[in-house]
Formats: sequence, C-alpha cells, structure tokens
Amino acid sequence: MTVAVLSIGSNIGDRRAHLESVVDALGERLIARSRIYETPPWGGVEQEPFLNAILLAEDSDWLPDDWLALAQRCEGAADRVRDIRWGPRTLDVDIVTCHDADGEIRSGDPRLTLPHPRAHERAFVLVPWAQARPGASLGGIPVTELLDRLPAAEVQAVRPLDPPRGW
Ligand code: A4P
Ligand code: MG
Repeated sequence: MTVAVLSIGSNIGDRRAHLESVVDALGERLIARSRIYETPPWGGVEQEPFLNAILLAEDSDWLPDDWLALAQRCEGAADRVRDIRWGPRTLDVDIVTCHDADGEIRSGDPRLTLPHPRAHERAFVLVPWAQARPGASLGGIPVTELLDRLPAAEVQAVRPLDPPRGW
C-alpha cells in the first residue's frame, strides 16, 4: 500500500474545475484534502495567481510510478502544454511525498524524485498540507517547522478562498 501527498495547482482557465478534475480522478483513493488557496506565483515568472491545494490519497496496490502516471493523465486531460519552466499552466500535479509500510519513499530518479525536491521551500505546498494534516512531516521535519523557516510574508500570502461548495 502507498499513501501519496499530491500538490495541485492551476492558473489558467477555470482554475477550480482543473483542481476538481484531480479529485474526480482519484475517486475512492482520496483520503483527505485541504481547502483551496489563492497563491502568488512562485519561481520568478510574471503570471496570474494560482489556485493550489493538497490531496492525500492511498491505494493498496499502487507504487510511486502509478501516482505519477495518474498525475500526468490528469495534466493531459486538462490540455496541459509544457513550455516555460515554472510558467502558467492549466494544471500541475506534483507528487510531494509517498509513503509505504516502511515509511517515506526516497528516490533520486529525475523522472520521479521523492520527496519533491522543492516542496520544502514552497508556502503554496506547505500551508495547505499543514491545514489538511496538522501533524505532517517531510524528510522527518514537521511541516510547521518548515513553514517557520520561510519568510513570513510568503506564508501569509497563501490565502484560503472562502469556503466553497464541497471544499
Ligand atoms: N518529476 C520528477 N519528480 C516529480 C515529482 N515528485 N512529482 C518529473 C511530479 N513530477 C516529477 O515536470 C517536469 C518533470 O518532473 C516531469 O516530467 C516528471 O517526470 P513538469 O510538471 O513537466 O514541469 P514543470 O512543472 O514546469 O517543472 P517543475 O519543476 O515540476 O515545476 P513545478 O515545480 O511543478 O512548479 N507558483 C504557485 N503559487 N503555485 C504553483 O502551483 N507551480 C509552479 C510549477 C511554479 N510556480 C507556482 C506553482
Ligand atoms: Mg510539475
């Protein structure tokens, strides 16, 4: 069995519908989800604000590659075009971390690096994750501690949307 933490983001088109498409694709695998947050773009490319959320999912048979395949299927279904690194996108689905019965899975494979190499420095990942799973940790460090290491302004800029239907 594996449990995956997925970071989902969108800043083109119907942003909320793009996030909800991942919830639909997970179906009964979904075990928890954060609220939806509006977040300033991270990474230096000037672009529209993102909606971001964290989803937790589990499957009794799946390996990490299966979560990546699902992520890429969802991106493809949203007509995701890969051009500018860290640029605008209809839907981005990243595997933040993946656990099996032995604990957090580690991989240096560039096709699927685990944990995600930049998750620990992104308020748009850590704020929703701490909200969905208050005791969560990444690489053995509590997510709340990782948040304390980020500039306060970056953390405060990650704002929950008003509670919408279903979230
Ligand atoms: N890959 C390796 N490890 C992973 C993993 N753990 N999860 C590979 C997902 N994919 C992983 O990704 C490039 C390759 O990474 C894939 O082929 C996969 O096999 P990509 O999604 O095609 O490229 P990208 O998204 O342009 O690059 P990257 O580095 O993944 O960008 P990020 O890190 O996804 O950043 N600001 C806000 N506020 N909110 C956002 O959601 N997102 C980005 C994109 C930038 N700024 C943002 C946001
Ligand atoms: Mg990505």
